[in-house]
Amino acid sequence: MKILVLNGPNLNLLGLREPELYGSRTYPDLVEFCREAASAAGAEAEVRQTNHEGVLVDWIQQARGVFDAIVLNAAAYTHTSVAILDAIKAVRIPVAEVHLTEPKEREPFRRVSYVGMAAEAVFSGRGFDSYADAIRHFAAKGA
Ligand code: CA2
Repeated sequence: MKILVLNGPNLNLLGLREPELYGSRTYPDLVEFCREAASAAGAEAEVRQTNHEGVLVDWIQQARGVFDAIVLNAAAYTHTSVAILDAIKAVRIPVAEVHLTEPKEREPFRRVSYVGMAAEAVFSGRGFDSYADAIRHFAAKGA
């Protein structure tokens, strides 16, 4: 099973800023963590990051026929992007929403999730393990 792991804006700064919120491990650490979690679950993960909303839309569209599932941390776009919501609905690949933190326990504007309106599952508040939970979710059900 091939799983596409997509990361949105500023997640490339992991470990370099705000470690009290997002931890001290870096984005390259996250890439390695996801690859190993997928491998341990008998799957394969391709991990990408972009700061651009349209690039996330492109990657979601292009996943059709190539990937079996998408693990998506759209970061701030989670809370704003109807374009990403529409792309998830259009592509018809199962999507899991993931977050390092628990957005619902933070500022009120993080309580809305457009991604969550189309995602089949949400894994949040467990740091890197939120990604492993999502990867295992798809591996266990065969996407
Ligand atoms: O908890 C998460 O994973 C979030 O998706 C992170 C987003 C935030 O907007 C969401 O509400 C919840 C922010 C990502 C910013 O990443 C940084 C990493 C290191 C330093 C600064 C920002």
